[in-house]
Amino acid sequence: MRLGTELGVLATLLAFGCSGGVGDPAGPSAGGSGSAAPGRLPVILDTDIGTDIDDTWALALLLECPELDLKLVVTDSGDTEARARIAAKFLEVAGRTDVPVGVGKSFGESFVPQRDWASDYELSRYPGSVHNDGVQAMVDLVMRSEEPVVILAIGPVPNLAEALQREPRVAEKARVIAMSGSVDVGYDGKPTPDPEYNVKQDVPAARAMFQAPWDLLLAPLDTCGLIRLSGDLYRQVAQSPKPSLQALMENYRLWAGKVDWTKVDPEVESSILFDTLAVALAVSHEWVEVEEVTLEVTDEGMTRRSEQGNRMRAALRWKDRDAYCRWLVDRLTR
Ligand SMILES: [Ca+2]
Repeated sequence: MRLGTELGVLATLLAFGCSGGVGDPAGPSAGGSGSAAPGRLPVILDTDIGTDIDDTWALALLLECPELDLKLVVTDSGDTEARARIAAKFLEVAGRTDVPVGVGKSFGESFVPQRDWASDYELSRYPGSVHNDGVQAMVDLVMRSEEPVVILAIGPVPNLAEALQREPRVAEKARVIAMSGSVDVGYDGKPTPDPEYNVKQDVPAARAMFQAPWDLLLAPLDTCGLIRLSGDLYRQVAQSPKPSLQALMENYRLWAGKVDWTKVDPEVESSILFDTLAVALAVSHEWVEVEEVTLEVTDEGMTRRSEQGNRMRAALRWKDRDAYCRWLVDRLTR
């Protein structure tokens, strides 16, 4: 998820950061209420990792959620090969080469600011499985699974549109939790919605995802656009000796020096961690208010309330954003 260049000043952004502070409780360690299932949920991560740094945070979080069984990471949109190298290298650094990596459909955004982090990495050396047709790997995994697979979609969704076209029955077998859309709130907490990046980048694909008959839960800008770590909470991540978090920080510093759509100081705070909420919602809803909404995707990439739209659920408001930030840091640093 990527901000437009026109977006808010740092002071505004700082106003909604989570800074924690010495003495803050660590928050729930298991996030056991809400949607958490008794067993481990099989999940697929569909990601445009490499464009905005929040996907890397989301992947780091996902690897620390024992409730979730990560079956596959598929890269979505643009240079999906470069994105797959980043994902594979990150998984190797994190000691998780048991997770297969799929190269998704190349469509749209080609700017991959984190590219150089994995420029020395060949997919052929990844010790785990690599699927050159990531969309087919996703379809096969969903169709063969005995229990419903949850697809965590945290980028534009050309892969999901392609999967639905190749095998429409994936919509009967999978659930989707997507960082997608803007219902009542826009970027930076603006009280009117915006065309959200993941939707705007590929409107027909977003529309296919919204219209498919699967169970769809959105993490829209209304909530996920307000997640930022600073202060003590941020320092716990930034100063962690954990290899995965050191790799995260390497990526963050590299990324921060290359992007022009936001200004952040990796020594002080995170950027906005939109995509982490989609992962978290597979574990629990305890931090947010989830409501049923009926939305349609406009040609401009708005996700507008409309009686002609499709029914889904969306995390529309925070109940306790500070508790979420504490949980996020607790998970990342465990
Ligand atoms: Ca993303």
